[in-house]
Amino acid sequence: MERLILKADAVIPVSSEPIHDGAVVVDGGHIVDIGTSDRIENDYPSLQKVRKPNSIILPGFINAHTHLELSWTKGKIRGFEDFTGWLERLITLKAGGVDQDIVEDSMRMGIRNVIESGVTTVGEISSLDFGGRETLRSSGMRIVAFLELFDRISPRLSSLEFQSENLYEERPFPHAPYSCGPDLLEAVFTCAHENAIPTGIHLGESPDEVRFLKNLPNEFERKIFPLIKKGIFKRPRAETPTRYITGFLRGKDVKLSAVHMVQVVDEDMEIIRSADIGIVLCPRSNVFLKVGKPNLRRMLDHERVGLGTDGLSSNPDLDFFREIRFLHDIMVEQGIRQSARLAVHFATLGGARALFIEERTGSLEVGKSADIICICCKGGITPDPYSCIVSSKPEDLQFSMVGGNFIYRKDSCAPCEH
Ligand code: MCF
Ligand code: FE
Repeated sequence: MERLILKADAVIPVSSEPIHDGAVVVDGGHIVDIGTSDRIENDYPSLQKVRKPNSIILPGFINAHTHLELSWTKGKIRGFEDFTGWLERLITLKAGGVDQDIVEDSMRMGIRNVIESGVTTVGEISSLDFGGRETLRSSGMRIVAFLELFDRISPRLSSLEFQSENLYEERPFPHAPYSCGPDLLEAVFTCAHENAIPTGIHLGESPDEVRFLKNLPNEFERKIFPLIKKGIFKRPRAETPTRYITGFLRGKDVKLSAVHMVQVVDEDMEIIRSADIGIVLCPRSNVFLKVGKPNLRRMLDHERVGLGTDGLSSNPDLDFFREIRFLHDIMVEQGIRQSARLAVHFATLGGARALFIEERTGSLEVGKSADIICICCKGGITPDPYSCIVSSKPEDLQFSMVGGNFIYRKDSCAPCEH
């Protein structure tokens, strides 16, 4: 574990204002001090220093929703008409089977791409019988592994164990309201409440999901259920996916990360805030799957909003810089001010809050884990370092650290003392 001073032209803690000519002290895997370079160098004269030219130091990005396990599907699903058309293709593709070696090799490639785009934490959705746990663990990243549950294949919850270590923790993840009936949702939320384990779900993604929950004719029941031999099941009727899911949360203290949330109306936001639900946006996946774009204006007063790429089954790549830029461009389209600062916030602290791990990571604060990245801004640090981050690319990443250990260093630029 490193014990050193990371210096940069700008240090962006995210939870507080940028520090020009700043420095962060890392010791024992944690951030132990942060301030101006002058003060830090004076207070810690004997520590090794690392500084890159034209650099920005900030918290590592949080890719709060991925399916690294599905990396082998890259480029294999095209020409579908709508969301359920895509799901139909994916189910058929998965049913065809795939070699475990191919799954793991493509997963390693996915992990590399994720790390090279500045990500230090992922919220990964994995199947229960998944063989790639060790591959995830040995990535060096912080992993929140959501174990995917379906009506069809879910064993009794009481037989499941959710591991929790320093950089790796597991949580239950009922796949979605159309694939998990009321009994499973009730059981998962009860288990989450009783054992104080956070959970997550794909929610409010497609217009068909809204029709399904309103008990209107929908493509899940017409097309998908026969394909997976699932019977139509009874459920409470709800106006919106948010209202549907909060019906199951009532009376329970459950930390829920809701992924997608494109189908949200104004009145839902009050419900989301009072249930303290985390939202994970996956805007490039949403456009790929033709379900629309999230309404970001509605979400500005909510603290727990993060960003994810989703998997390579619904996104052409896992480049988190591109995802941030896409989010930023939607903010501009929707007339949101300070869009660069907000996009960086969603990509870091917002994501940590959406996954309920903000005590540990997401910002540069004394006591938090040293999950830190350094980006080089070729044109120099502009008056607005946030814009610089939003326009960065993987080749601009200089190094990346998780819990005080380097997980990535750009070859051409080994740390140098000044
Ligand atoms: O987030 C996207 C879109 N919404 C729902 N499911 C998935 C997404 N990416 C992958 N999936 C997977 C899911 O993990 O689709 C499969 C599951 O294994 C569907 S099988 C009902
Ligand atoms: Fe997903």
